[in-house]
Amino acid sequence: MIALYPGSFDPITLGHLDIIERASPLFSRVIVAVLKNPNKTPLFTPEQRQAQIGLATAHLKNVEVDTFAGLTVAYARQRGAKVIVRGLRVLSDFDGELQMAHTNKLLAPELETLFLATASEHSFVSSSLVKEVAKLGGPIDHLVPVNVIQDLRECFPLG
Ligand code: COD
Repeated sequence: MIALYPGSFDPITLGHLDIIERASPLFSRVIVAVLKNPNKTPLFTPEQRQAQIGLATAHLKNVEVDTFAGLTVAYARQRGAKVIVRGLRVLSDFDGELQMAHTNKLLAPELETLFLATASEHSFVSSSLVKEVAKLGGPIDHLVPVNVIQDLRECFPLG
């Protein structure tokens, strides 16, 4: 069975990576898909994020990384995915995630959303927090995969 893990991943964090590593043995294939969102100004381009995730997940042979535009359910159907994987960190994630799951169920009843609880050590980690710490010159080595550290340092050389 194919699973889709969609997101912004701007950039991928150790929390995201943990979800991917735990989803990998549950499915024959996991497609990690970066949304190309014209309404947002991300730090990294979709292609940069795709490359960052590709390097971070190179050890997972059934994980593929792609970019997509438009509805997540349309992309899931196009790729033959039957499950959408999402991560839950804290209670405040729940409202938005449930709303998204219900919307996706309405749009594509054949798709299921599977929530994986974050590993406790990553429950506070978000891409926004990582960018803020990097911008202010703080240590980010316990927050993002090693290959992303250098990319962030290049974005914030004076941090
Ligand atoms: N530990 C565990 N999980 C985590 C962590 C962590 N530390 N950090 C984030 N996560 C989870 C998030 O909860 C989320 O499930 C996933 O990882 C990705 O997170 P983000 O922040 O990179 O991505 P989002 O939440 O911005 O992605 C939103 C989508 C792009 C999936 C959504 O906007 C979407 O589907 N857009 C396409 C348009 C569409 O289909 N809209 C209708 C659906 S409502």
